[in-house]
Amino acid sequence: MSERRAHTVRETKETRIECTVTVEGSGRANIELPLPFFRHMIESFVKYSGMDVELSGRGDVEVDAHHLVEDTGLVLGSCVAEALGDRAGIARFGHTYAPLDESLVRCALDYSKRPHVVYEMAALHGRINDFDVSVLHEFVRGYAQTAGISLHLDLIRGDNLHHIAEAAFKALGLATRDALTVIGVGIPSTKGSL
Ligand SMILES: [Mn+2]
Repeated sequence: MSERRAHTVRETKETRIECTVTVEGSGRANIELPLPFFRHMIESFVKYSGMDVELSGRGDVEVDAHHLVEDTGLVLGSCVAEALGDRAGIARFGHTYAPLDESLVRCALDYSKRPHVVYEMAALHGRINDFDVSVLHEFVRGYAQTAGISLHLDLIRGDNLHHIAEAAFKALGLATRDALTVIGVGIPSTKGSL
């Protein structure tokens, strides 16, 4: 199989994001974003996904983090989708529980090209420094939409906002790593295409 790799640039009046994804990587993240806690979350996701990701993004964060966070999800997801091509041979499904001290998050997903998100993370609400962690939902929605995944992310328990968020991004990474592993040759669908 040729290397699964893609490069994406997206520019709007609100944000400019450039991204390179290599699926067969070692979890190496080179991330430039003007939102330090969000950058920390993307680095966690990349680390446990096993992909190599270079991403640099800027945007109108003086208005709100929302645009840059959502668009980062859209760009990273579309770059992953392009790198995956026809998705031949991939496991498709992935699931994991990620604990981080008192917090526990479950992630189950399917890289099916059928975007759907169930996000049961109600306690992930509040601020870390001046970053509103509830906006992380926008990253997840954007990523799922363009990567083409059905995703269920459930907070089982947790108190500390940093722990809850980080457990969620680790879980998303670990489940992604399993789903993108090549285990066969054909298109992994009974209908013959994804
Ligand atoms: Mn941390």
